[in-house]
Amino acid sequence: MTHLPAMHRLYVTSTAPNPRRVLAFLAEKGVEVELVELDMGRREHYDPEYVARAGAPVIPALELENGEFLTESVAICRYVEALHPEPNLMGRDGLEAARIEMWQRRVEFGLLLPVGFVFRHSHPSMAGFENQVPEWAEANRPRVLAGLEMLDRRLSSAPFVAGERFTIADITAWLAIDFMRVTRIAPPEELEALRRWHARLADRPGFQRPARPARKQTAG
Ligand SMILES: N[C@@H](CCC(=O)N[C@@H](CS)C(=O)NCC(=O)O)C(=O)O
Repeated sequence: MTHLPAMHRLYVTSTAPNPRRVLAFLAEKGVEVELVELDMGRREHYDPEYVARAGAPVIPALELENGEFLTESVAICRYVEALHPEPNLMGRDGLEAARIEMWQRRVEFGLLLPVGFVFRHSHPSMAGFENQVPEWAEANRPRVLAGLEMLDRRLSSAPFVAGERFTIADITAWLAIDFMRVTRIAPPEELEALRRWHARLADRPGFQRPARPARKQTAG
């Protein structure tokens, strides 16, 4: 069997939504990895050495013991699942994996991205990261609501986003909703199935907001 290199370090900003997805995935697996906290506000992810190693000024990034870096939250999660198959969060057979990926993508494109666009194109703290287009922020507000309605319809007929059990699609959806607080959009009260599902999952360890950033570690 091919030897899979172990995880070495995970680079995060532990309050940002994409790193939180990976941190929640690890928490569900009960797996710990050394964390390197990068301060996005201070543009630490633009450090030339980091960009050269990670391949892009982006977080999260997973450094493997062989020096290779993986970025893209779902790619990182797929690798974590390969190393730590249980509890399974990405599908046990081809059909289930496809169904989970379908929901995962629907939630990413239908909710997480629109929430991100509203935030990045309207919030003063993002002015240094985006050529802000306020109209684009406004155009995405109704798309956030449409994403929430899609989820509410789904959760009216299934206990979890991808079906009968908790998966990565729930992680993306739950954290996208948590991230909405920065846009001051609240899920409408009448989306009851969504509200019940959100409350039911609120105690999961991976969904607790970090009290303070993980301890700073020196890379290298
Ligand atoms: N598609 C990537 C998106 C990663 C991403 O956008 N991360 C944000 C933080 S949540 C980031 O690195 N932002 C840096 C910047 O905007 O300069 C993933 O799924 O990991």
